[in-house]
Amino acid sequence: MFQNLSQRLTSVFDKLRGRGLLSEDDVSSALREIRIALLEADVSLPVVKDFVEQVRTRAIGQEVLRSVSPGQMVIKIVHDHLVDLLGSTGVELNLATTPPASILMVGLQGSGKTTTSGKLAKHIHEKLKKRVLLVSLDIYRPAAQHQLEVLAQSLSVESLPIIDGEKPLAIVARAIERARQGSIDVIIYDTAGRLHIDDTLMDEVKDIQAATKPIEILLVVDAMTGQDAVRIAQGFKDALPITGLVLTRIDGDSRGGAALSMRAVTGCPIKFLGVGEKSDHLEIFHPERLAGRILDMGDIVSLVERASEVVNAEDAEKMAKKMQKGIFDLNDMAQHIEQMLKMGGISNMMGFLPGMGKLKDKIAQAGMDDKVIRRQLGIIHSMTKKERKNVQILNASRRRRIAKGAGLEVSDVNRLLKQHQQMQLMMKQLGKTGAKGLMSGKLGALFGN
Ligand SMILES: Nc1nc2c(ncn2[C@@H]2O[C@H](COP(=O)(O)OP(=O)(O)OP(=O)(O)O)[C@@H](O)[C@H]2O)c(=O)[nH]1
Ligand SMILES: [Mg+2]
Repeated sequence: MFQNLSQRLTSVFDKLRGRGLLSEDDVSSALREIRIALLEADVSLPVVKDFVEQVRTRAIGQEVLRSVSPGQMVIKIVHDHLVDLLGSTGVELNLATTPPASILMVGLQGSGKTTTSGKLAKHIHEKLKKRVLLVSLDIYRPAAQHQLEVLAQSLSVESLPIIDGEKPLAIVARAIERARQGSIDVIIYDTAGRLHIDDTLMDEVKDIQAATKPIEILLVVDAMTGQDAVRIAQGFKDALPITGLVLTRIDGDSRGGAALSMRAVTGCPIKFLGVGEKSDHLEIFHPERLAGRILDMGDIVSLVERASEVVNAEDAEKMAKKMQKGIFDLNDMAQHIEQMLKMGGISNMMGFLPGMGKLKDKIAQAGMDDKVIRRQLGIIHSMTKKERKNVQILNASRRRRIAKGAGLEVSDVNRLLKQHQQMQLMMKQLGKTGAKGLMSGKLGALFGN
């Protein structure tokens, strides 16, 4: 399912994936391709426009400033918006009422109502352990009632005996009477296929609704019809209080447009997906899982989630404020180093800071690796609180003590203090002018020995 869309998006992302640095142009061209991919998937135009704009706003905003690469961040943003588009959290089948709970199945001819009624009966019977009665109200298509009866038998679910020539409302009355005799938790009413513009048949289904008082009115639509499915759903929703959607033939839908636009356009939650003809080819709809399937980028999504847990946004902001004021003591330096290590080391972290690409090479040249910064952390940890706040008090004897505590030489301590001084200067500069100021500064000296 959704192979075309999935392939298109995956190839856009593959281009972004490994990149340490993204320019605004890169993001724009990725978004252009995402836009085309969505349109080709037959997602409705307003939905596509909205989607791309929202992703752009977030991708350019501060949220990109985390420990992962910008490419990874964009993938995560697209993923999250896809989940939102699909309805963020799944909405479950609602059966919370005094039994029997009635479910009314409606939709166009051939959309899959009868098949889905059977699948749903099986699901409710086997998974939810409730007793189900299947009732066909399709008196128009020859053998329609018989079709449901045979289906019910194959599932070992009870169905209401057929009386030839009986009208839908009379059948409903009989079904309710049967339930009243006891031991029926859920009644599923399968109805005849109809067009939402067929006034006579729409009036009939409204009468059925009044008689059955359903807790769920499920609209069954064929996902393969793409935008038509969305228009049809909207039409039905205008006439009936639809509580949920079932998208059928997802198994044959390589585009995915209906699934993606449905929620945004109609406001109705998708509750189930029909993924085949067999009675167990029914899936409870989970926005997260579907988005994951479409994007096939689960690794990156979880990486970004982990990273945002590590770096508390508030801490980062505090640090930025301090930097602006030019305050950067050894505690700050230690915190900085710890964060860097948590986020996967210095090179990883530099990758995500805009404008830091060139700096990365300089750092490599200077032999600035994680082992070195771990050693620096050791030195800072050997200092007292007071020393970390006031570097000035670090006289020769204190430096000797600190070196001994960290298992290093005094010259190592001196080097760290020099680096701190340079960093402090740099932070001041960075606070004032951003990365540009840094780039014009003395980069080599920054981490150099
Ligand atoms: N591949 C696939 N086929 C499905 C799915 N759901 C239903 N079908 C098939 O679609 C055809 C029509 O299904 P029905 O359940 O009879 O449709 P209906 O809405 O009850 O049709 P009417 O009663 O004539 O309005 C059957 O051949 C089903 O096997 C699905 O999720 N995937
Ligand atoms: Mg039918």
